Order: sequence, then structure tokens, then C-alpha cells
Amino acid sequence: MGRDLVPAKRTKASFRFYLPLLAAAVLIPFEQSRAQSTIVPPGFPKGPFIDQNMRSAKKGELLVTLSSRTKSKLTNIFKKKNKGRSPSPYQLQSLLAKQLGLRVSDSINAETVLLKGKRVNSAKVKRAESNGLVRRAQSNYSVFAFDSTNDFFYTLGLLWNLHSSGGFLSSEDIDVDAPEAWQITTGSSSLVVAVVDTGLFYGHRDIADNLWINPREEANGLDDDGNGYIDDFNGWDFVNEDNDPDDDQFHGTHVAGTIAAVRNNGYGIAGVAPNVKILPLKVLGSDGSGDTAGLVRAIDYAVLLKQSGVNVAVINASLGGGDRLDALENAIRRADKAGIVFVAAAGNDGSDNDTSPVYPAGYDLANVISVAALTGHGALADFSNYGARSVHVAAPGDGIWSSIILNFYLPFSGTSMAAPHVAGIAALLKSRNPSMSPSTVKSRIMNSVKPLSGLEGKMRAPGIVSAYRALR
Ligand SMILES: [Ca+2]
Ligand SMILES: [Ca+2]
Ligand SMILES: [Ca+2]
Ligand SMILES: [Ca+2]
Repeated sequence: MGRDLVPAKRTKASFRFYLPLLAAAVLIPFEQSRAQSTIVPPGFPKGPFIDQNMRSAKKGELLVTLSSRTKSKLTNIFKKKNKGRSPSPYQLQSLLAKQLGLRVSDSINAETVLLKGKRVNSAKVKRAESNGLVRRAQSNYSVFAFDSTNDFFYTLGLLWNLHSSGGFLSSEDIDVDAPEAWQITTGSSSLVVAVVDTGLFYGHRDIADNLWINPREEANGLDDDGNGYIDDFNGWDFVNEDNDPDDDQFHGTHVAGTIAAVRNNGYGIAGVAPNVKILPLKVLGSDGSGDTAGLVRAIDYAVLLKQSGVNVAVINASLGGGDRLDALENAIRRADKAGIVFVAAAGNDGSDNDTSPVYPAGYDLANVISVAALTGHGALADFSNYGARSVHVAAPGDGIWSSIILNFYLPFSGTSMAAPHVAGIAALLKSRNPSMSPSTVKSRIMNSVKPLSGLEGKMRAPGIVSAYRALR
């Protein structure tokens, strides 16, 4: 059992040989089967367009607030020309525009006016301020704030896990600070996150563009890239032994969506790392269960891919089951050596992992990050496992909207839903710094949580993970 498999020499025959030895445990996804809302039909409207570029000052536009001195000065000028009649705020603003050689584009209110003109520039802004003509003159910025995405559920405010301004679903800032992080990076399109799960419904319009495609495999019935798998274009199905890791459940597609759903396409949701690629490795079947043998092989598949030059940076394992197993521990250790972060769900028994360990989350390895689930109000979810020593961080995991089969979306709850947030953050970190070691990624994520006092004593870093703080 403790014997290492050698990925480079592995063949299917050898898998079958080891299979009975490894199949010691049944894996189950850590997802709560709670009451769920109705399926949202496809074809819902696109969200409103919001300018993406928060830093762009609109050319030729100036937002001006009049000083009281200017007001009285301009009022006097107006009165002289108009038989002592007092000007309206708009007439004052027009007069000001004339003085500046600009025209009124919009009267915002009595104090503030939007002026337009080809000659508006920053020098002009400064001059108008310094000569006291106006109290405040600023460029008119495209409004963006942190509402940086038009993904429909985001615009509805349902994706509190990404950004929460507070309300019924969630408290303010109980989120992973995704829009702030996206100012820094949305992830590298060459970076791959392996999702060991029920597979992936890769036709989903919020997923399709971020499906990993094997560049070294052709549809010819041959193993072109020599990894032991024939025609593995998009990953592998370790349950049915074929090259179609399709999701015949919902779980894997939901997890993948939280990691890397396409952002700003007007549809559905956005992943935490919406520009990285998903590699589906199916280890759980349609009943949502699988075995550790398949999981070991899937991890080895990802490691081999990494060694062959594909940038597999993270493995997300929203599953668990069975006892400590040398073969699995060694596979995850090989992933660490290959520079791959291994994110695992802490489990949904509401129990203490320190006393009743859960695997693979429980392997005490440098690259393993064990993730607990939080409610929208920053409490540990009642189902979530914890562990002062063996659980590392917490992430949103209660009522998380993400993609499922077809083009549908559903809110799921579970540590399965929490882990992919951390996988996404790890992917963003590795996008920015490809050589960052898994242990550094782990400590960056742990050291940058937003503290939550209710989590004290429940995990190593008692707080909610923040993509932005980790990147900063
Ligand atoms: Ca926030
Ligand atoms: Ca192959
Ligand atoms: Ca082939
Ligand atoms: Ca989307």
C-alpha cells in the first residue's frame, strides 16, 4: 500500500493491478443536500453594462464644483448684463463654462456641473482650482467602484461570496474581496486548476471558454502525449475509464464555476479566478461517490501533466472519505514536489477534525489547505468541520450560487463550496508569481484572512480568506 506509483511508467494494466489494493475507501463530495431553490432557466437577461475600467478619466470632461467666491463674482457679471436679474444655477454654470472655454454637458446639481470641451486637460483642472475660480475641479471618471462585472447573479447581489455590501443574505465584507483582487489579476489563461470531482459539464456557457484543452493530443485513438491516456483532450474520467469526464451529477460543475466561471459575459456567475483553465478529473460517479484509487490516479495525472510542462498549479478536492492511506498521502506529496497546491474540503459532519481526521484534508503536508465553510454572516456553518490544528482557513460555503448542468445555476452549501474559493485564490497567487511554492501560497492565504472572532480556536487562521489581501 505504501508503495509509490511511478506516473511516467504507468499503464492502464498497472492501474488495474493496484486498483483493489487502493480502493480502500469510498469518497463522497462534501455537499449539503439542503433545500435548494428552483432551477433558473436559461436565457435570462444580461445585466446592465458597467464600465470596467475604473481608472479611466473620461477625456474632455470636467466635474466642477463652484466656489462661493466664483458664484458671487459670476452673479455680478450676470446681473450687469441682465438688468439686475439673478441667475439660475444653470445660468451660472453656463457662464462659468464660457469663462473656461467649455460647454455645459450636464448640470448635476446647483453646486456641481459637468463641463465638456476638447481643451479639458489636467493642467486646466489644476489652474481652475488654483486661481480660485472653482472650489473643486476634477476629471469625470468612468464609474466602476467594485461592481466590476455584469454577470447576472452578481448584478442581483446574490454572489455575496465574491462581494458583500451587507443585507439579508450576508453581512458587509463577509466575502473573498474578489472585485478588488481582479484589479490586480483575474488569473493567467495558461494556468490550470485540476478539479477532482464528478466531472464537468463543459458545455455550460459560463464554463466552456475556460475548459483546459490538451494541446498535445489528437483525435486518433492514440496516446499522442504519451501520458498513458488515449485522446485525453480535456482530462480523464477515472470512474468510467474514458476520455469524457462529463458531469452526470452537479457537484463538479458547481465547484469549477466557483473557481473559474467566465466573468463579465453577462451570464450567471464569475469564478474567483475567472481567467484560468479548469482540468476536470472525474473520480466521482453519477451517485456522487468514488474511490481513493481513482483519486490517487487523478492526482498522478495532474502531476505528470505538470512535469510535462502544463502549468497545473492547483488541485481542488471537494471530497473525502476513508482512513489515512499511504498511496494517497504520497500522491499529494508528489504534487507538492511538483509545485501544486492541494486544496481540500474539511468535511460536513460538524465535527472536530483534530480528533476525528478527515482525508484528504487531514494530510499534514506543506501543500494541503483544509477549508471550513462560513455562512454569509461570518459564522462557521453548522455542518462545517473545524480543527484548531488540522483546519487552516474558512471560506464562504453556505448558499453559494454556481453553475450546474446545462446552462443552469443553483445555490449549494458545503465545505465543497468553500474549498474552491481558496483554490481560486491560490490560482490568482500562482498567476502572479508562477514560482511561488505551495507552502508560500498556503501561508500567504492564511496570513491574509480577515479575522472573525467567532472562529477563534476552530482553525489555524481564524478568519475569512481574502483574494485581495493575499495578492497585496
Ligand atoms: Ca469585500
Ligand atoms: Ca494522452
Ligand atoms: Ca490521441
Ligand atoms: Ca459569467
